Amino acid sequence: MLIRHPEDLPSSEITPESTYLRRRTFIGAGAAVAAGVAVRSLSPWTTPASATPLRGQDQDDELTPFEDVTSYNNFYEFGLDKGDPARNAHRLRVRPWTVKIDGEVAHPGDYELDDLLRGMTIEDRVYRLRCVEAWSMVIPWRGFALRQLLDRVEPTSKARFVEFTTLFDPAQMPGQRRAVLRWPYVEGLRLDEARHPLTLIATGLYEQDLPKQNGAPLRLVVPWKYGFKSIKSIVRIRLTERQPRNSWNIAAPNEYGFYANVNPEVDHPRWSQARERRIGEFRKRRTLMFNGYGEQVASLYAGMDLRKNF
Ligand SMILES: Nc1nc2c(c(=O)[nH]1)N[C@H]1C(S)=C(S)[C@@H](COP(=O)(O)O)O[C@H]1N2
Ligand SMILES: [Mo]
Repeated sequence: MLIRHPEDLPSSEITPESTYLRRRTFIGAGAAVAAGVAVRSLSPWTTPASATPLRGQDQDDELTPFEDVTSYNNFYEFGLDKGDPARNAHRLRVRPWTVKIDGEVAHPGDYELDDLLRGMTIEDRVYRLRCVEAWSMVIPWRGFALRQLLDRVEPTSKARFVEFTTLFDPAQMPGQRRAVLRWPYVEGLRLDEARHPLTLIATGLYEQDLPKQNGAPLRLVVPWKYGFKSIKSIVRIRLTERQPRNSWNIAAPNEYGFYANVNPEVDHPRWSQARERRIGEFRKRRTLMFNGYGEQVASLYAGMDLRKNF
């Protein structure tokens, strides 16, 4: 099993040609080391507690156990308690699944998910997920870089943002019968954020298909932003000229912004964001700027006031 931790990825390696990430082109760790690429093996996935600990920057990153990743969730379509999604998401039908891609693209259409996946390079990537509620996890995702999909549908010269929409179907998603948020859940990214090589569309975790409570069959993962940007069970991807709204910003604009970059220096109005609790641990950790991915992503925000653009 070959894993890349994103802080091992110098920006010079972040190119569309990074086909060394493809599992079948990997001959072994030896080849990767020869290419100057840090690679670690983890096996077997099903016993993460015994896996080689992953290290990241100044924090030790061990994988959050599968049990926690799949039983402590935020997915309000299935209820507000952390245990509700695992209890209720079995109602979700994840096949057949169609993703509408429209707006400012050369090739709009209703794409059958399995057709779409056949054209994508699938990778395994370990990312930290930092929830705005000040807990965090380390999750081994499986998926493809969103930019691959964007390249395929070809944004027009007018496209500046990407809007994502979750399924709306109260019969399958009982939480949508209550107006806790405006449904369907929507999120957005600037096009350059969406095209950043760290931005992933996850279709799996721990080497298996995405559990329904984690947003099957496909969800966004943007590791330097608060977890709420990582919208689940996506049915529509729309390229736009104007900045889209996002659900948590609609619900409480003074508490949740559009950018939602992890920032220990900008507190939530009701609590500090300086520290976080890694699920499974008791001691608190220092929260890192951009969740520890600053080297790769800080340049996206050069010249921006991150207190105003929170
Ligand atoms: N559609 C939808 N997507 C969502 C949410 C949600 O309620 N609905 N919750 C978000 C929040 S607040 C977090 S922290 C992450 C949690 O992802 P996980 O349950 O896979 O850890 O999903 C995000 N994506
Ligand atoms: Mo969250």
